[in-house]
Amino acid sequence: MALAVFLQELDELARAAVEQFAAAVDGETLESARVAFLGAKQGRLKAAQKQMGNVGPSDRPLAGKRFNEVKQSIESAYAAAQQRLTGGSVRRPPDPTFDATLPGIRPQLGKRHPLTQTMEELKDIMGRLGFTVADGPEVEDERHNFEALNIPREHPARDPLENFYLATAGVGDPDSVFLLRSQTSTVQIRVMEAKRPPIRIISMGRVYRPDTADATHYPMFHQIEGLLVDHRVTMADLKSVLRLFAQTYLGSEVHIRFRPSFFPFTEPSVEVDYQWKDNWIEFGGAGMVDPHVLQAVGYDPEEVTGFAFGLGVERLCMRRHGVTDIREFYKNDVRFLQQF
Ligand code: FA5
Repeated sequence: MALAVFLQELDELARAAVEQFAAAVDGETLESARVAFLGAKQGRLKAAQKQMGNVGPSDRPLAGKRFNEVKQSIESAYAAAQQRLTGGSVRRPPDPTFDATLPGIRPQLGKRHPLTQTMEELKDIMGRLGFTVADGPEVEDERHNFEALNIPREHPARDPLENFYLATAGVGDPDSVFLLRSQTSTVQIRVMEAKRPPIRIISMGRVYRPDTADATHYPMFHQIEGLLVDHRVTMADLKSVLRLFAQTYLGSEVHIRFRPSFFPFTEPSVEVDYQWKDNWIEFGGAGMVDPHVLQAVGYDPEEVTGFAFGLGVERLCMRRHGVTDIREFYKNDVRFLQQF
């Protein structure tokens, strides 16, 4: 066979292959083009390779060189078409066991923790009563956790055994002794230091006490704090707000009761009980902000008065959902959590 004829046939083969690979519109047309040109037995490239044996021996090196060039250009045209149609991924044969008509497996969606849900709802309720949310740090200094709240150094609430003091604590300076806050009342001080009345805020978050865990206590729990300071605020306002709050969260049949109590930062102070299904349950403490506290943040107690309250979030959530043991919230057992 004459070299010129062979070379012409090779050129024709390359042109046809490149054209067909470029024209392939899906995996099927691409595969039939691949079999036609690159097929190991009957492919046209294979046929051309066989024909090379008919070229005269002196022309063979040139024929071989050209054959290799054509082979390479056909192979890269195939690879380019494959890339174009599959986005680079390797095409696998369809899985014969796959049935597109069967219902799929739903991924399990997580949910927010019941206490987070509770706090969102409490935020909503208090928001409707005009209270905005304020935040404070969980690592507090003694001044905000005790001193400014009228809790003097010798008060039993400051006992190291009653609190989580941090090991880095300095001694003697209330601004450099740190502890995990034992109540959210700290935020009352932070807000009043930063802002002039009128004040109408709530604050929610974790507090820490070295209490032994039992059905109603946990060493880390959540409180919702409320503070309202304005002209002529009275105990009646406090009771109305707490009643509205409880009736919205727990239901209209809930009653509220104040029992005389003592907190160093409120005067008078009360324990707040809610009646629910014939039982009176303590939810927290409250009272009128002590004039000393108002004075300490630079307010004039002759001009403004205020009320404050602090309730246990876990206890509210437990009451609402009939949870009998606070420890359930912290076990991370999905069988419990997915019920909310
Ligand atoms: C206080 O913490 C005051 N700061 C409340 C307050 C705020 C009074 C503003 C006046 C003005 P008390 O220590 O009673 O108060 O805690 C309030 C509520 O937190 C309790 O009624 C209870 O519902 C909840 N609580 C207390 N200790 C725990 C605990 N270990 N585990 C779960 N909840 C608790």
